[in-house]
Amino acid sequence: MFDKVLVANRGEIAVRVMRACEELGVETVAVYSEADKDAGHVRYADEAYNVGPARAADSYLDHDAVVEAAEKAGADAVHPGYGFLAENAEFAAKVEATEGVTWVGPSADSMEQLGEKTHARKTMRDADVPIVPGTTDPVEDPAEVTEFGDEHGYPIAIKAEGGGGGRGMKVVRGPEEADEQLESAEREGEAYFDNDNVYLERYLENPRHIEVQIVADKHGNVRHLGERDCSLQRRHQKVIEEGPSPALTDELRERIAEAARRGADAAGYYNAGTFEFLVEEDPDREAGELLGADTDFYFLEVNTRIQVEHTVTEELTGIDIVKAQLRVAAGEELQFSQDEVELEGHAMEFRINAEHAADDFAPATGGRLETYDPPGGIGVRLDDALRQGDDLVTDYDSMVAKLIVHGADREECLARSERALAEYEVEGIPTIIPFHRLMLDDEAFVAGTHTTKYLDHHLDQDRIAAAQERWGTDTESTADDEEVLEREFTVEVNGKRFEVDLEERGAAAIPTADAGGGQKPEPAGGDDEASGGAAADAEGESVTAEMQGTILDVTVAEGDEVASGDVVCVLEAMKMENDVVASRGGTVTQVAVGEGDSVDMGDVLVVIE
Ligand code: MV4
Repeated sequence: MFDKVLVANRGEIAVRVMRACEELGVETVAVYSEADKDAGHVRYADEAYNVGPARAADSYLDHDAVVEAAEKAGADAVHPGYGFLAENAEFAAKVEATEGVTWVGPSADSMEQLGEKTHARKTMRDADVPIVPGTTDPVEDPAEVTEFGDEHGYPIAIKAEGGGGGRGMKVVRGPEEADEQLESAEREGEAYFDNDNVYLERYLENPRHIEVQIVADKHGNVRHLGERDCSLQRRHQKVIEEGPSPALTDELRERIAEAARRGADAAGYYNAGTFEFLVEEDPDREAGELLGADTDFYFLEVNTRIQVEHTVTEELTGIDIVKAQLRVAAGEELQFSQDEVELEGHAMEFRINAEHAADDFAPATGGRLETYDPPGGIGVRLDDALRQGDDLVTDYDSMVAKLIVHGADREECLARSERALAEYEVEGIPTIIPFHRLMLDDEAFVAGTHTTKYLDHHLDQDRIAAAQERWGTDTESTADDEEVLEREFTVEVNGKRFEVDLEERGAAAIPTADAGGGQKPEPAGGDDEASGGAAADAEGESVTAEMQGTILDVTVAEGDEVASGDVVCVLEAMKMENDVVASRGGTVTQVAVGEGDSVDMGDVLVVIE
């Protein structure tokens, strides 16, 4: 085994890899950018090296800086995690060429060959792994596209040879689109992958995304660790992964997993790896029905790295995949047979992204973890690199943690996930926890009938907004903008405990019974700038009714100058008279109500400019 491993990554995956090293008695080296000086992976490592500025291209992606750090530290291996340099064959070759340093990954050759999709398709076809009907050589002429369409029908996918993960794919719906989409796919291939070769596949309209975890050693042993279902995706970004797939019969599961094993074997692959497949969904499938052994499935691509969602498989199999990676890289033989791999129960991974789900999943632009209190208990695993008080680093991807839940079966896993997500307390940054809670309440997801199209095409966006409203917490650090006085009380009523949180914003004090006579503060409804017991407040420039009631008196007229705190009208509600006051000074430009009018909560009473 190695003595010292440099982890060429950041965040939760860097900590995940270091945890495996720790258990193996291996020393750990972190690299970090200027933006990550105080990051969790730096805290965790035995030693750490600055590899450059915040911009990833100048630090985490700088081949020479990373290799130099490994040499300086005297590390004898480099683990790339996922993302950044993990699938960069050139970097792998550079590490392999460095005296005394081992690359924790497949050979650079095999990364290159599997990274070239036409090559991978040929290898898989020759190994009897079903590939999507299409070409295994590049196409250049739009006529080749229309000829393929004539023979196999539309739609057709045009994919970049160097592509993957959703980039460089174009869909042709009819012959008239062949020209334009071919050109566009070639352009994208050139721009993203420096390779304008493209190939064709029949486009599957509504596939499930199933991937098989593989581990293989340098002695020709290949094992599969079962599959994960990653069908819940948004714009090619996975959000929840689970295993086993809720859609497959055991027969189909076994066929797909065996195909992956055959493919890895044929490619002479070693390291952990993932074989991605598309599985043709049956649009009429009902909840409770499963896809049978004769269902079509097709190889898509190989991910030659550890993946974000490897944790799902670890929970199911009890196998530490990162440790297996390290052992294989050190030349050891896998110590378990295929028969010894057993899947137990059901597992799900929830990506905890710092994003505003209701605002098109816009990544957070800053914030501090005012509160960070993750869940625990039976079946709950958290992979993160965070601590309460940390500032959010926004220079890289928005995933800040992963919650992985394991249960005896899918039903228990779902219930446990609900419990865990409800326990998860994060304040100061937005997260998509409310979105996950929505999914656990979603008919299609709970039934397991969702496909890769579900989030982008079928989910009503209003439901996300409602979930955010219901389960979202403070997303902005309030400390800087506004004075907020928070007080927590515990009260006991008839021997039962109640927790009461009080928040006061601005200068206003808790109203006491005053001139208006006997008003009580309204229950906190968000923007409660309640001053002096006013029953309504100014929202922007409108003074609105804060409860349903009747106007007893209007004390201002258009053109009047008012000062903050002046009474503008009197509202009778709940058998009480409430002075409605202006919360800012100005000129009354509109009086929307008159004496005797009945108003609803939220109605505009007076506008002040
Ligand atoms: C496809 C496909 C349908 N038919 N290929 C998208 C990412 C890239 N890895 C391959 N992708 C797809 N390839 C054919 N022939 C649909 C997708 C696809 C998809 C695949 C997996 C997970 C999510 C997806 C979302 C949209 C499209």
